[in-house]
Formats: sequence, C-alpha cells, structure tokens
Amino acid sequence: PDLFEAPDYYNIDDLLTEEHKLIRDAARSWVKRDVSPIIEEAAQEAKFPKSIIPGLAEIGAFGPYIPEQYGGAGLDQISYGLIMQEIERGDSGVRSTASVQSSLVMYPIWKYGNEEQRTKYLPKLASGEWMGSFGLTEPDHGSNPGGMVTNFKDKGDHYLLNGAKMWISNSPFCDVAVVWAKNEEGRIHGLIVERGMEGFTTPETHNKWSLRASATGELIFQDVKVPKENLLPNKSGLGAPLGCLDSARYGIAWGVIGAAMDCYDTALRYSKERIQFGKPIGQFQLQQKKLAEMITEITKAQLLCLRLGQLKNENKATSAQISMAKRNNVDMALKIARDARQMLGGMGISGEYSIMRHMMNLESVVTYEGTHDIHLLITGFDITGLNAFK
Ligand code: TGC
Ligand code: FAD
Repeated sequence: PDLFEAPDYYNIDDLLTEEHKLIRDAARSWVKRDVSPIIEEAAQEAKFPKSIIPGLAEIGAFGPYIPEQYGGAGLDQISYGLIMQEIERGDSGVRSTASVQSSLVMYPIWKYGNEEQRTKYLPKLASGEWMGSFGLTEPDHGSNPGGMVTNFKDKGDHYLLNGAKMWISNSPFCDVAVVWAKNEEGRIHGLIVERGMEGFTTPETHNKWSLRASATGELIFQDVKVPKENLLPNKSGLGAPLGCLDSARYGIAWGVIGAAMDCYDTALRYSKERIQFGKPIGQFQLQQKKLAEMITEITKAQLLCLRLGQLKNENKATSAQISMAKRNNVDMALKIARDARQMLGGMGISGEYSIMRHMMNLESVVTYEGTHDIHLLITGFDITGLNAFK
C-alpha cells in the first residue's frame, strides 16, 4: 500500500489558496490510486504506461496554465508546480511526459503559434488524444543547441526538413513533434512535424538505467515535406526554444520536491520500524543527521519554489532565477535519494521501495533541461556579467 505522507515542516500549506490545495490533493490521490501501484513494474519492464494518459489529462497535467479556451486548465503557476510535484512523487518519467506535453509542446504552440495552430493542436494535446515531443538536442549538440545542424529549405509550397534529434522524451509514440531547425540563413525556427509525414521516423532508445518508465528516442528527418502552415510564426532564434525550457525547468524545480518527499517519507518510516542493536535505527545520531538534513533541504526547496511561483505569476521570474531553482532542487533531491537509499540498507536496492527508482531517474533530471554545471554557469554569468559560454 502507498502510505505516503507529505512533509510540510514550515506550514507552507497556510500560504496556499483553497484552489491550490484542491488541485494538489486531486493530483496526490490520483498518483496514489493510479500511478504508485503500476509504476515499479513499468520501470522494470522499461515501458511507458500509456494507460495513465487520460488520468494525466483529468488532473490538469497537460497544459495546466494554458487558457481554458484552448482546452488547458487555466490555472496559475503555483498550481502547475504543485501538480508537477505530485506527479514526480510517483515517478520522474511520468512527470517528464507531462512536462514535455505542457511546456515544450503546448507552450510554444500557444506562445509562438497562430490562431489556426492553437485551435488545431491545443485541445487534442490537452485531452491527451494527441501526444507531443520536443526536438532540440542533437547527437553533436546537447548543451550547445545553438550549433544544431538540422535544417529546412524553402521549396515554394512546402519546407524540406533534414536532420536528426536525439534523447527525445515521448518520441516513440508522439503524434506531433515541435522541432527546432535552421533555415537557409541559419536562423532557428520551430516546425510542427506530424507522425505519418513521409521520411519522419522515431526509433526508440533502449538500454537506459534511468527514466525507464518514460519512452525516449530519436526524431529522424529525411527529406520530410513540412507544409508551410506548420511553421511557428511568432518567434524565432535560440531564444524561442530556450523560452520553452524556462517553463519546463520551473516545473522540474517543483517536481523533484515530490521525489525527495517520497524518499524522505519512506526513510523516516523505515527508521522507526527497523530494529538493529535493540533500537530503531532512527534513534542513532548518524541516521537522525540524514533525516534532519533531508527535511531542512526539502523545506528550503519548497520555499524557493513558492517564491519563484509568485514571481512567475507576476511575470517577473528571470531565466537565471529559474536556473538556480532547477539546479538547487534537483541536486537536493538526488542527494536525498542517495542518503535515503543507504538508510534502508539492503532493502534500499529493492523494487519493493521506490527510492532506487527515484535515484536512478534523478540522474537524468540532473542532466536534461540544462545540466547541473550549465545552470551554475548561467548563475555565474548573471552575477558577474562575464559569459563562460562565449
Ligand atoms: P545565448 O547567446 O546566451 O542566447 C541566445 C538567445 O536566447 C536568449 N536566451 C533566452 N531566452 C529565453 N529563455 C532563456 N532561458 C534564455 N537564455 C538565453 C538570449 O537572450 C539570446 O537572445 P538574442 O535575442 O540575443 O539572440 O545562447 P548560447 O548559445 O550562448 O547558449 C546559452 C546556454 C548554454 C545557456 C543555453 O544554450 C542552454 O540553456 N543550454 C542547455 C541546453 C538545454 O537545456 N537543453 C534542453 C533540451 S530539452 C530537454 O532536455 C527536455 S527533457 C524533458 C523532460 O523529459 O522533462
Ligand atoms: P553534453 O552537452 O555533451 O555535456 C557533457 C558534459 O559536459 C556535461 O557534464 C556538461 O555539463 C559538460 N559541459 C558542456 N558544456 C560545458 C561548458 N561550456 N562548461 C562546462 N561544462 C560543460 N532533449 C530534447 O531536446 N528533448 C527531450 O525531450 C529530451 N529528453 C531527454 C530525456 C532523457 C532521459 C535525457 C537523458 C536527455 C533528454 N534530452 C532531451 C537531452 C538533454 O537535454 C541533454 O542530454 C542535455 O542538454 C545535455 O546534453 P548532452 O547529453 O549532449 O551532454
């Protein structure tokens, strides 16, 4: 049974509205009922559990902050964060699916698309009828996406797209892909590529030890004819995909708190039940130190996210502020997962508990959406004005 109890050491619930709590609790109940019972097996078998797609749509995880007129949930940024937190308490891979759909597919269509594109794609993406993926990373361009070589040429009545994207979440089953490619002048644009277009394939990447319940793959384009109406008209340049990443990174900063909470809660419970040397292991100072540091770090991460959420709601959050929260919180969650795993001794490596799965998942989360070191350099640039990337 899923015994999870969410820690709230600083009564942060008192700072949330009734609506926030209702949305959070609905997501929490859904994760308990529909994700926790199946997720371990899905991860062991390395299969994304497609059966949860309607549930994700129902809790508002697909486009939480996209206006209701386009099928989104029309919520604020704190609600979005709370939904991500609850989903990632279940599994980072499930949160990945929701992050990609919301912030990397729906967001660019909403922000950079025209009205026809919004009405054609957003309602179907919000309901989960269509699933999306986001193609930025290439085999030779990960941290440095500005160097991408995927390109398209104007052929009069259509564009001709060539190139390849790698490490793409949801790629093996996506119906649509928002793909970033350079035009003949070398300017980056977003194109909506649909499954079924000739020359477009999505091979799955196997052999992952992390994010096993999420499907990852490539996007390959060989002379794909993309209709001209599929180009996102309202923003171009590297700032366009980076703007989507701001929204996804914000969701991750909240999401990983969920994974950390689950590891902490499991270790705390275990420490009171597991007897060694005639005492619960939670009575030993070394184990208390781990738990006390975990709850301190979770509380700090919660406060960071809440304040960032307020800034986001007021449209005042900077990209560098988001980088700081993504970096700090993922690192916090990963360290907690490692400590919690040790606290369970041998049981810590068993699939009977969620900790090892969280720990392995978080190795992807610390790498994708900008690595730990890239985010540090973004902070470094912001505070010194000196750019380490140039
Ligand atoms: P740089 O010259 O600094 O910037 C180019 C243009 O972009 C603007 N900009 C931003 N705009 C919006 N949001 C941001 N966060 C922005 N950061 C920069 C910038 O002002 C500039 O605009 P303009 O008008 O002057 O042209 O770019 P750079 O080439 O030096 O690179 C900077 C760097 C390294 C920080 C950036 O490229 C970066 O963030 N790299 C990390 C790559 C990354 O995060 N990839 C993620 C791929 S998607 C993914 O991982 C999904 S996982 C999903 C899941 O499963 O959850
Ligand atoms: P590299 O860029 O080659 O980095 C290797 C190492 O070098 C890292 O430690 C990095 O921090 C360091 N490094 C690089 N540049 C510098 C520098 N200037 N200074 C100091 N150190 C540096 N991408 C998408 O587009 N869409 C997706 O849906 C998506 N999903 C993903 C899912 C998974 C499971 C994973 C693992 C990745 C996913 N990614 C996705 C790709 C992800 O964003 C990249 O892996 C990430 O941006 C890092 O790129 P890279 O793997 O090429 O590493």
